[in-house]
Amino acid sequence: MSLTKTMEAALNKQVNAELYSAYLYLSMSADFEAKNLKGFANWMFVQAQEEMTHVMKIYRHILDRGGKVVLDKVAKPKTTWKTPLDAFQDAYKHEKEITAMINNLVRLAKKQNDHATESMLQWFVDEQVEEEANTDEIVQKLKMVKNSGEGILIIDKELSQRVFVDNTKAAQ
Ligand code: OFO
Repeated sequence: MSLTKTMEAALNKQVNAELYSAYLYLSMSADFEAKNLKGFANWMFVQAQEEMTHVMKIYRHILDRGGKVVLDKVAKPKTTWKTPLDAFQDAYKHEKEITAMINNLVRLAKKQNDHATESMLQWFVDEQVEEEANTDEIVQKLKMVKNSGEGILIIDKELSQRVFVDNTKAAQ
């Protein structure tokens, strides 16, 4: 069964949202680099790389189901954040919006009896739990240190450890 036009359009919209996610986190990474917060920059750079794997997972699904990928323009992200806490609060808020989008897609797939898309989206449902938890955990730590220079540097060091893993592959 091929994708319906409605499902195809909705998935293309999600491709755009995931591209925006990558763009947003890359913008945060660039801002952290500019402020010499290399660990924060690394974490966001890895996050942007992960987002590109989300793009490609949906991209591939559209093609594999006989649909057409149509790329749209990607919105301009903010380019600077006052503090690391501001950036991570924005990231957490953004992830909650993405979760809502994924949940809407699942509802649509169910309504259309599109089991293959529903199954593909299940990976995103699980991933969003991680995405929200990871960003919120850093928000909570940043709140704890209350923008103290020492606290920020400790967290910066911790975030420098993050390495990119393509977990869309591991789940297949
Ligand atoms: Fe951040 O999970 Fe995709 O968008």
